[in-house]
Amino acid sequence: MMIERLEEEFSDPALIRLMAKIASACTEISDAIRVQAIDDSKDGSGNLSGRAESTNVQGEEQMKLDIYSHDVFVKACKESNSCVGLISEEVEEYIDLREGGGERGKRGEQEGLAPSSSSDQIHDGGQELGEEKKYIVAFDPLDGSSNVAYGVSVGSIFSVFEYKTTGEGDTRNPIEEVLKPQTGRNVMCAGYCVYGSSTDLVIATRKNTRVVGWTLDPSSNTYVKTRADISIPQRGKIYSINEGYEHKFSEGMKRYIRDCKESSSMTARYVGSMVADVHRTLLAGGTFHYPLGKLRMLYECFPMALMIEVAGGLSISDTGSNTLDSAVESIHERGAIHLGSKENMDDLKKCLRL
Ligand code: AHM
Ligand code: MG
Repeated sequence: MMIERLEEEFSDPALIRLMAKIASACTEISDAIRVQAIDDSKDGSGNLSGRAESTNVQGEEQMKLDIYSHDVFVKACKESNSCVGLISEEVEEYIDLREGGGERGKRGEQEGLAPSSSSDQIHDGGQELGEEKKYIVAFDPLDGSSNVAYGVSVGSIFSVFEYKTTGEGDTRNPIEEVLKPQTGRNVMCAGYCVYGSSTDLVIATRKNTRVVGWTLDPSSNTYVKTRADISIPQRGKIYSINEGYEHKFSEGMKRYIRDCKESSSMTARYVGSMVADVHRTLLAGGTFHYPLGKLRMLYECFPMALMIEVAGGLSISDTGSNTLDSAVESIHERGAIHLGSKENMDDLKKCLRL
């Protein structure tokens, strides 16, 4: 697997290695999704799309592909030799890689789904760590997985935090670095991969203040840099929200939806996979909303908020505070999110009386 011109976005070799490994992981997940119906039609261990007969920390049913994708992500992050710890939507506890963590102890009967490691042409693992920087990655390995059975787009989402060690003999739990009093401002880079009509990897770096996109060319197994500097349009024509929950929305939210419907220039789209809905919002403009607080801060809201903000848009909570300013107290904490083009977000704020 190759990812074109990755070094233009990052200077730290440990981070370049990590991003190359995550890109590889996304290729493996993309491949698995595209053949799941074929695997599903066969008997035996190749079946990835069925239910895994287990639930994750949020009590949601896990699909075998969720677990497979989690394993692929963990393996990739471990192999990068760049991470001290991981947070996954699929596992309750923080995964401390310094203690050889990363196995899914509570769900042992599902282990062994991930394939053996694939090789990268760029900065593969296995080198001396020395004084290199270390990172913590929070990820949702397969967001929107209930859509896979119907051939609908899904994705992976991740955020990367730098772990600042205090030196040899450091016994702090790295998670303290990510949580209180930290906020989304400490996400140093974030990204998602959308498995749709194409497989697109999009990464935002705080340092370069740039959002960059690559498209997987399956014929050469290469991520081709297709979008060198993404800006979200100042105004878009699409609002994206699950209106089936309208009876639970605030008066302000209802007002915004009503205004959108009354406007001759607005229309609606809602895939039901956050990655697909945010990807479209980033490229076409408009707004995306999940006001009911289902989405998780560390690996759904923060990364998407960073992407949108770096691209020139805005992401806020229900009370109008910037998503990235929220302090998170537990690793699977949820929050309300509204994000999108600046001018559409101004309309929303007026409706929410913010
Ligand atoms: P998941 O992480 O369990 O897959 O749930 C997250 C998904 C998002 O991708 C999407 O925005 C949302 O759930 C859709 O929820 P709903 O069906 O309630 O609209
Ligand atoms: Mg998920």
